[in-house]
Formats: sequence, C-alpha cells, structure tokens
Amino acid sequence: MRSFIVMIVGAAVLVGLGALVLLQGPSPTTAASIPMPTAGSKPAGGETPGAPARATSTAAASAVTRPPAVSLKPMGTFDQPVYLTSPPGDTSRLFVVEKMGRIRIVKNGSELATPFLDISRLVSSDGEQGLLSMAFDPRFATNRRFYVNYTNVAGDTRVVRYQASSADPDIAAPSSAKVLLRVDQPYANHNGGQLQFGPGGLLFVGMGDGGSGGDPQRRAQDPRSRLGKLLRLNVNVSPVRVTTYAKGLRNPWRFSFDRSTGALWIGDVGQNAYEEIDYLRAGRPAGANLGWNGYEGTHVYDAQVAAKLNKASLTWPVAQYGRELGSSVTGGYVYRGSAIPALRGFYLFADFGSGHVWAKKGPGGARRALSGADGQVTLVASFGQDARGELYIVSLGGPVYKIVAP
Ligand SMILES: [Ca+2]
Repeated sequence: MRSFIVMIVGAAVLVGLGALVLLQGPSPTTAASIPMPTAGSKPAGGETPGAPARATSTAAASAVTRPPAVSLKPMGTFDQPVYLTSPPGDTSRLFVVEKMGRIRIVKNGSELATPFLDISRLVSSDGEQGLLSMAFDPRFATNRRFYVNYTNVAGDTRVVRYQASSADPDIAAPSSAKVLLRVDQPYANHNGGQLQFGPGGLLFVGMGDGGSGGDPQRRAQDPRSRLGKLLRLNVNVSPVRVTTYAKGLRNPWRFSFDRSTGALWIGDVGQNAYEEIDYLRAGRPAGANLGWNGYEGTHVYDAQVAAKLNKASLTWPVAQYGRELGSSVTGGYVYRGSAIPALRGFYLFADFGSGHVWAKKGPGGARRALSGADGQVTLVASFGQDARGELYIVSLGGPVYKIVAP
C-alpha cells in the first residue's frame, strides 16, 4: 500500500482523505490519479520479455482467456472502507471494515446503524495505518470467533481475536479481545494487514517490510524478522503457533486463496517501478522466497541482496506492470461465484492509483481489462468476497460495489 499517498496529493481526493497523507520514504510521489515515475525508478516496462516464470501479456486473444463484461452495483457508502467479507455460509450479511477502526454490517442490503465492532480508540489510522482487515473463523457459526489486524496507537501491528455476542449476532463483544500476534513496526508505512484463512484452517497474516522505502534494514530477507513475510498462524492452539510461510515480500496489502483450488494469490506492492502478482500453488510447503528486496518484480532492486539470492530458488511473479499502468497493486480474488458464469476461474486484481481493474485466467493467463469495472472506481483499496463467492470492489473514497452481470 505504498501508494495510499500517491493519489492523496491530488486535490480531488483530499476531501475526506486528509488523514491519509503520509511520508513515503525516499521517493515521495506527487502525481494524481496516474502517478508519474519517481526519481530513480526504472523505465516503466510492464511485463518484460525473457523474465522467468511469468505470463506474457501478449498471448493470443481467445474466448477462454477473455473475461466477460461486468457491471457495478452500488452497495452503500462507508467511511474510508478498506475491506469486505462475510462469515462462511452467511448469505445475508456483508461486513465492511473501515480504516478508522470500525466494522459495519450490511444485512439483506441495508446498512445497520450500530457498528459490529468499534475499536477506533485502539487504532492509529494515519497514512497506511488503521484497521486493515478481518477474517472469520472457519467455524464462526459455532465458535463466533473472528480476527482483526490493525496498527495500535503506537503504530505496531496487532492481530486480535474477538467473539460475536452470544445475545446479538450483529454485535461483537469487545471484552472478548485476545491478542494473538504482536509485531513492532519501525516505520508508519508498509503494514501489510490482510488476514485470510487458508486450506486446513490456518490463519495467514500479510506483513509488510516495515516501511520507509527500499527495505533499508533488509528485513524481508531476514529470517529473524517477521516483517516482509507471509505468516501462518495455528490459532487452534495456545499459545498460537507462528510459522513463516513465505519471505521476500514488500507489502502484501491484499492476498487471497482460491476458494475452489486453494491456490494462493498475492498482490505485492512495488517500490518505485513494478507492481507484482505472485502465485503459490495449493498445498505448497512453507519456505517460498518472493525476492524482495533483491528484486522488485523480476528486476534487480538491491544488487547486493540480489547477488546473494539463488535465482532458481525464488518464486517469481506471474504478472507485473510498471508505472504506465498504475502505482500500487490491489490483489483480489479468483471469481468462483455463480452470477457471472463466464467469469469463473478468473483472478481479479486492480491498481489503487490508476483504477485499472484486470482479470487473469490462471497463473499463466494474460492480463485483461475487466470491462465495466476497469477505470470505473477510484482508490480501489480492496476486493471482497461474500459467502456465495460473489465479488465486490471497495473504494477508499467510500463506495462499495458488487460485481454483477451487465
Ligand atoms: Ca517479488
């Protein structure tokens, strides 16, 4: 989420978003909706021929890999929403996470007046900080447990378990809070923030590299640090058991598991030049190295670090793009809903800065604009997925849309 800042400078989005202005590290960007390359950035290259293990963007068009057009149905407007999800099997409620520290419920199409949870007094929400996501326990229907990821008032990451009230399912019980994971944050930016349960009922936590710019302490490759990692938590034991599942991440702001195959898709936000999508097959054991800060996408970033990495052992992006297409990737979901059959199997992702929305059929598929959504939403902070597998687009500016058939 390097680039919450990027569009902030644009006067048009300052309204309501003043709190998002932040210091960016060494490369403050001053562009509006289509950011300009920053000093020191490499030529914007998009997908470079010859790089390893990547899809090409020039694959021949075919009906199989071309996504259908879609429409966007407004679902409500919120206060800096950053995420949307539903409890497993719950087809009546959407839970919308607001950056300032609240979770709101849309029930049968209507927004409930009382927040499900309000922890705004516990949360720092400047810049890239805030209440960043939530996840429902796979057994939420019986244990009422859910999990939140936020930066606390000191700016440090907390993953905390709560329970919904036994008396009112639309209200959480604040007294149920139990901190499961504490990670200190050396800088205000690059906090990761995504929570997702993966196959097997383990909770995955995305951790950014700690911030500033360029990973100055090289934490993403440091096995002793929890920063720049994808962590995997067994929350069914006490104390919670934490495993480093993957390393070499810069800021995996949004990642998800394909609910059909279990494959893992990660949108890892770039530094100055390349945004990337990473793919890990279902059931892959812990230990993947995604390259940062030796590599930004497939391009050398820190030559000293890159020289020490075994290129053959790295997991390379399955898609990347440069500053000509955007400035901060927002990873999404593989569509597994039923309302748009032709969209099934496509992975959707977007760029926060440019508003591009793309679809990609499998790790080897070409990146295609998703007509009807591409360029239609500003500040795409996240996608969301409901209990039926239908997908949503969340704009930090307020509106939330359901992706529907045209
Ligand atoms: Ca990478």
